Amino acid sequence: MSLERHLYVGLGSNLDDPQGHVERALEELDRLPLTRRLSGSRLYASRPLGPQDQPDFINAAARLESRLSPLALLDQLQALEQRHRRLRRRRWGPRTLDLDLLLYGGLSLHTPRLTLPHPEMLGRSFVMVPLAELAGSWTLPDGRTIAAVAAGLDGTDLHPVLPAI
Ligand code: A4P
Ligand code: MG
Repeated sequence: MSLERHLYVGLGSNLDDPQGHVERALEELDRLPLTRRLSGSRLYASRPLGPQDQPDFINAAARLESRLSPLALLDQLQALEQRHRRLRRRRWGPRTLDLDLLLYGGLSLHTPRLTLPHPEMLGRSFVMVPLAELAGSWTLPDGRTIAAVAAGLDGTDLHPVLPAI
């Protein structure tokens, strides 16, 4: 299996100390089997997409390198979600940790368990703005860069979380 160097994961949390869940998950991504975290974005606070009767989210993105196949990496991400005691209750509802595999190199994939690139990412500022910090010059299949897509989204409800002094 090849060593893939342009893997990006989106992180989100809006329950039980969301910032703590995202910060811990960024560390834990570095310890997945056959995987290393190369970089991480800043953390962002964002208004919930979907039902509004839930807390704001903390979102971030991470760049990995890994020898895992796409599905094996998805298995690991879902196991990590479970270790954060994520409960799947309702679609787009609150969660302690959501890990989405955004990009696996230039791979396009459509299987029941995994779609790549992540099908919803292009319209979501809480995904694209953190991702643009790590991969702004990456060109998508449609010829646009990630930075250009991020710049075209409404980021009004997205704010970087200032680091504690
Ligand atoms: N799946 C397919 N492709 C992928 C992929 N590229 N990465 C499948 C990860 N999973 C993928 O996801 C459902 C199934 O998608 C998985 O079993 C996997 O096989 P899920 O995470 O279990 O379910 P979900 O998260 O409840 O639904 P969904 O549609 O994935 O929700 P999203 O799209 O993850 O959105 N608002 C803000 N501000 N910030 C957020 O982070 N997140 C959501 C959840 C809603 N609103 C938000 C945020
Ligand atoms: Mg998800």
